[in-house]
Amino acid sequence: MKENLDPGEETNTNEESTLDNVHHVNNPVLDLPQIEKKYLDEIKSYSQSENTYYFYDGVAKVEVKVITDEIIRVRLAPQGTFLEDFSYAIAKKTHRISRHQCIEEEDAYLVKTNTVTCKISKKDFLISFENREGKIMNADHSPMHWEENPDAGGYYVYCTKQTESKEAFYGLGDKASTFNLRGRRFTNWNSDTYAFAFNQDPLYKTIPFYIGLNDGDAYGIFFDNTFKTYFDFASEDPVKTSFWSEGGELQYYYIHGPHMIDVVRRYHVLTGTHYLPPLWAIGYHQCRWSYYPEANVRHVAEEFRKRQIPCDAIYLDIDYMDGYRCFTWNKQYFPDPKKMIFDLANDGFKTVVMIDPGLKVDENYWVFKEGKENKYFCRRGDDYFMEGYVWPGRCQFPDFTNPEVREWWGTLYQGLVEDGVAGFWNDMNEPAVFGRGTFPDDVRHNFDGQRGSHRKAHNVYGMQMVRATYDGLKKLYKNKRPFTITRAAYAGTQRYSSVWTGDNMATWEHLKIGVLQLQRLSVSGISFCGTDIGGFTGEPDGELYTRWVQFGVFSPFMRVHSAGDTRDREPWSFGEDWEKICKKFIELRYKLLPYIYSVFWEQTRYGYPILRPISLIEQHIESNWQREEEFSFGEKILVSPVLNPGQQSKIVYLPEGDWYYYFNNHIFQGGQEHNIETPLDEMPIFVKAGSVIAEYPVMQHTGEKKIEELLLNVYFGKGINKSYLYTDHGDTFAYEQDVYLEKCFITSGTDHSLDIKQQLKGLFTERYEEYDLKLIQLPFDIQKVLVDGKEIGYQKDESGYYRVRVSKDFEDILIQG
Ligand code: MIG
Repeated sequence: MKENLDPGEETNTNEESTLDNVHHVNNPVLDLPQIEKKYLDEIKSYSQSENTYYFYDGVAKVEVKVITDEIIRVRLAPQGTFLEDFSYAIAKKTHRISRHQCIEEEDAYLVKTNTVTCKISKKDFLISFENREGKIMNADHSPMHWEENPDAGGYYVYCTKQTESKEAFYGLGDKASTFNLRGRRFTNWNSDTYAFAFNQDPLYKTIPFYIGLNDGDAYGIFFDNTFKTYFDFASEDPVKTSFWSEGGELQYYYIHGPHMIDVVRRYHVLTGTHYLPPLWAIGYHQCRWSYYPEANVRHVAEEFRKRQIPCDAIYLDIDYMDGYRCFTWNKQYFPDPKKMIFDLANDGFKTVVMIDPGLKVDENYWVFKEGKENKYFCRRGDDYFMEGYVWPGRCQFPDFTNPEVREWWGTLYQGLVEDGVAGFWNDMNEPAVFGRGTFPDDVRHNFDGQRGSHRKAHNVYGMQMVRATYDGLKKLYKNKRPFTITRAAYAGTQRYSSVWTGDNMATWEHLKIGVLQLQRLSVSGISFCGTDIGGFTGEPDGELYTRWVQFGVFSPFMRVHSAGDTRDREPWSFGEDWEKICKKFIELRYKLLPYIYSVFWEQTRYGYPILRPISLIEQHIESNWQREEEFSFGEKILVSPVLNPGQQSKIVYLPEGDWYYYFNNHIFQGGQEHNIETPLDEMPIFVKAGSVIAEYPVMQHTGEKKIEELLLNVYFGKGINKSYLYTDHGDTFAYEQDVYLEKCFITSGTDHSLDIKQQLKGLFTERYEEYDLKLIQLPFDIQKVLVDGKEIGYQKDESGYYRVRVSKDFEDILIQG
């Protein structure tokens, strides 16, 4: 029997402090312990409390907590006392666990779940994680260690893992680096990085989560620490991967795979998924810094409709405000905002406006006055207000880590909501301060009652701002879904917002960086992401702009945006030829809306990433680990954006199986590379064989047309394939009460037949009655079509595709050759 130690009540018995040894030296300073790195020592004892196990080396304590069958959390308390168990990242604390136990062996303790064994070796306190077959997925290289920080208090905390010779690494949010992070070191400290460069670090977001691919098997590590954190992926030493922090607790989650997509899903189990956006938020958005005055905004909107280029939203950047005061209007530019927004809405445009965290120090400005009276603004260590210059001039900043401040902030949107504003854009929330970059370290924060300096709160400041925004809007809009977008983020921000990648540049290199960043964000839990299409700063030519719009169709968030000093950036700004191609591709986005919306549902409901890199689709093939340009949007559509000027063709790798080239439905065999022609009005887009992809008619905005009948493109595939189609009201929360429809189409194809079954889930009913099936590349001539046992007719359209009309309620269609 092991002695059971109560982790809370440990007394340090290593040194006897008696009057004798305290007073016998003349200069007690000589006796001070030196500051050095300390490592965990041999385990002396262990104890258990429900799903949590404690291991103790006489001074330090380690907690190993079973979160789910596949997720285990490790925490270190250098002096035996854990910090309060608090996290902004974690969505939900308790989950179902089927079974767990701790087995003591001669040299180690084994904390076991149904899928993972966490082994803690007694002698050196090394921790490792094994799968059921005993394969080591992830193991300490050295015991967890720390070093006292006498200036700020607490510890620098370190964890160093072994690195397998070919191990590949993914994740970490918005890093502008190679897709596989191996051989690189990164810092997480949210930073306003105008015109950032390839490999510049840190950037705007802190997502301290990575995925390791160890000999083809994936696992994840989520280091939930809000201080400045560092990750070194076999850069300093090829056999080591380390992560460390300048403060807080060494606390991480091991997330089991072995499939990368499941690691991502389980990371979402911890940190939550994206809210389901309103349908209009996944349409095409037009933005710039800035559209003003009103006549200008109206003109842009009119041009879209005149030229029949679909668009759902138009953005107002900082110039709509009165002297950059948040929640006010510049009445000279916008004399009657309500009327303007109303007219725009009638024409199918939603209006999205910017809100910054810096509030102008101005005794006549109601927001500042309220914040001041209620003591909502951040203060320095010595109690001065945190003041800094941003757009409005001298500013103070709300402490969004205070729940009361968040509540207040949420109510401030009321006026703009009443004016009809449909979405909000939170910028500069790293937080950014002109001149000095951000707040000084000594600024104090409430941290939801946990208290902390800016060292601890910096990386969550933006997240808490957009959280306050989202929660406030949810109340103000009642049953309508809000739309929010933020620049800064911490792990878990997906519960409150979409993101964009900040101030990129109008260069081909930045187009490529965007392709890397969006895939990376997607496997890091932030699927609803986009770049400034066209590049924020600098001037794209028509070709770059157009290629970027093409990538934009397959960016979860699709918005053109640019800096104030650039030339026009509307889809027609580069001449007719480019306009035509841009229009074609924006229309493609609208045709794909039912598919895109369904992919968002798969993220919201089931935690699947929206963009899926090849390394995630086929992690078992080593040559895929370095692939960067091909990715799928959802499961069925794979693209490879064109990233070079004048490019005539492109080598594209297709994962195993058959793929249809979107523009002519030619079949390509996967599991190999193909040289694909890339004329300017096409891009490599492939649909997986066996897919059923619903298509909407082209609309000028998402609410323009009622669907009379739904076109289903059936891409013939052999064997069994499933496709999902999700629908609901498009803008309410009724889906939370099951008022939605999730359809599953199961196709099974042979050389002589195609069978399609439909399964329905949910309570929503569409208005249309029929499907129009377009059967693509049937390998046989149809002899007979049976719908739920009854024979029906079919025809061939002018392009030679078989078409079959069926009731939307069919259960089974059998097409025989
Ligand atoms: O200091 O609001 O990244 O999208 O247009 C620049 C003006 C502030 C930075 C954002 C950009 C936005 C710009 N903002």
